[in-house]
Amino acid sequence: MSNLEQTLSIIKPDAVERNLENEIKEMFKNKGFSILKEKKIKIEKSEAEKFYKVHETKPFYNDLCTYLSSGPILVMVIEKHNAVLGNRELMGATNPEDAEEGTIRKKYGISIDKNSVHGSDSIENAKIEIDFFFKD
Ligand code: IDP
Ligand code: MG
Repeated sequence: MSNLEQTLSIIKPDAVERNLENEIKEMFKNKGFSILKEKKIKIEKSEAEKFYKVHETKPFYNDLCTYLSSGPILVMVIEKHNAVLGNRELMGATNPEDAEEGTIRKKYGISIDKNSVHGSDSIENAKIEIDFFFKD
């Protein structure tokens, strides 16, 4: 089908630290996502700054980059029809307090900064973010 999409998902340090990788991967699989690629890495703060450059003017930018580089993360390319939107729906709202039942952030998110997962917000950014982590 023509709208088969790939998007980037990251299981963030707070969730890796709590050993939630398998539970979260199951949530993706149960929603029909295929996990095409995955790697567990720890990134440097400078890499986090590049990855989150779009947020560089935000007051939380420094803490966000410190946090994403604070421990191991699981980076995945996931695929499904309308994957970008589907992933955003499955993740839930940025602030877990606002996230709906059945979403990853409702289930596992601790706070707005420790919200367990990242997901690309557009098809264009999905391509950029997949390249960022998986360009060989
Ligand atoms: P998203 O992850 O739902 O796409 P964005 O607005 O792109 O949310 O923000 C990127 C990340 O920055 C969020 O996942 C969250 O961890 C963090 N963040 C966003 N807004 C705030 C805030 O107001 N305070 C602290 N951290 C924030
Ligand atoms: Mg975002």
